[in-house]
Amino acid sequence: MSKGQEILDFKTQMIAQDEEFPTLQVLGNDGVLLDEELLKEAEVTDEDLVAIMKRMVKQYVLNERSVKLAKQGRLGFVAPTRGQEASQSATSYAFTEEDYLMPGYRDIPQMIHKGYPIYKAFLWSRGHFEGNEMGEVNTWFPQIIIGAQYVEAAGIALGMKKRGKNACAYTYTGDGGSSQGDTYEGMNFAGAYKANAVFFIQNNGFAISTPRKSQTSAPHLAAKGWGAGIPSVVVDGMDALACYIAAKKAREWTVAGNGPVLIETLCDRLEPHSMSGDDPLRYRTKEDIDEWYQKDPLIRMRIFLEKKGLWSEEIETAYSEEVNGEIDEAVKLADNVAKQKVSDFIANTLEEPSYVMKEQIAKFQEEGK
Ligand SMILES: Cc1ncc(C[n+]2csc(CCOP(=O)(O)OP(=O)(O)O)c2C)c(N)n1
Ligand SMILES: [Mg+2]
Repeated sequence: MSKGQEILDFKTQMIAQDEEFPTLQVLGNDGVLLDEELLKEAEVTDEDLVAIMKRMVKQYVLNERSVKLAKQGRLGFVAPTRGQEASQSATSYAFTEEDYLMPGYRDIPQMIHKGYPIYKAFLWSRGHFEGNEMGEVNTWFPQIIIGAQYVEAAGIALGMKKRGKNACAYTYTGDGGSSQGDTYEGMNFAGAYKANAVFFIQNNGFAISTPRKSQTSAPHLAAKGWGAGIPSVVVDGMDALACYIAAKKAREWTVAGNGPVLIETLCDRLEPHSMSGDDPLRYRTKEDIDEWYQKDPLIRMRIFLEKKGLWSEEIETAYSEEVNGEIDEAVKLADNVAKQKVSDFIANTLEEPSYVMKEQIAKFQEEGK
């Protein structure tokens, strides 16, 4: 075959696209270590392993409680995170306080790990403006416009680069979000300026009820990063060690001035899209969900850590109780915050309310609303 024939051999190119992105796995489905060399090279300490597990357990408990509170009508918007503990909590452990998080609506756990108070997350869920007040914590509030956080992250990442900061912006979108123009623009911009950014696509297979296959013909969502000229990898998103190590290496790479990295995490949202009426069994089978449970990130990490003598049922129970106590306090705190009035809502929509808004605020205040 001539060089020209090779270039025009579309069929071979399709196969190459498929094979170009092998999945990084460090911990097998059965909790057995598959890549000891990588774990050593990445300098993951026992302390790190326990801290990652704790983050995942915290996410698990927070999800359990948030789902219950939503069912009781005590929260507003809640997007369950069961199944995504490695993709969210384990990756987040690779970042420092100075790094800036740009989360999507499902990424509350990463915000909490960063120091955003749980009661504020509850207020955010209720649509209360105080839930958007981050204080000193380097996180933006969760983005609802899917993919938009990629553009925002690119801007922050460029600012960090220009100021010579030893920090990066990191952001999460979903497989659905990766079909949005904003994700391409954000990656392209950050890539062009070699800005300090780590982009995550959490590929949980569905954008609400739309399966990933209907969203794009790309065999790997990570390939979208290549279009922007940035290193891009696929990791087993149910494998806490793969998720953490990929994120750690990506951070090192970008903070060293090499430009952004894209990480696609293959994971599953084991529960409904949100607690606002979604029924997953209308668009996927129980067998499919059961299969994903076999890859449960918590079980894999638990087995691995127990074998190393770093974790036990007692430790997990005690830690879960501690988190539950923290959540009890957060519920009380959130319930004691004065209810948002219509006038508060309008006053907090723009930094400087317009003339008409000022009139509306005054009118509602007069009516005590
Ligand atoms: C720009 C935009 N279009 C549509 C929606 C409605 N919407 C909300 S969530 C969602 C699915 C997103 O799926 P994915 O990015 O895979 O994230 P996941 O919910 O699976 O975490 C859609 C289409 C939106 N929020 N923003
Ligand atoms: Mg999705």
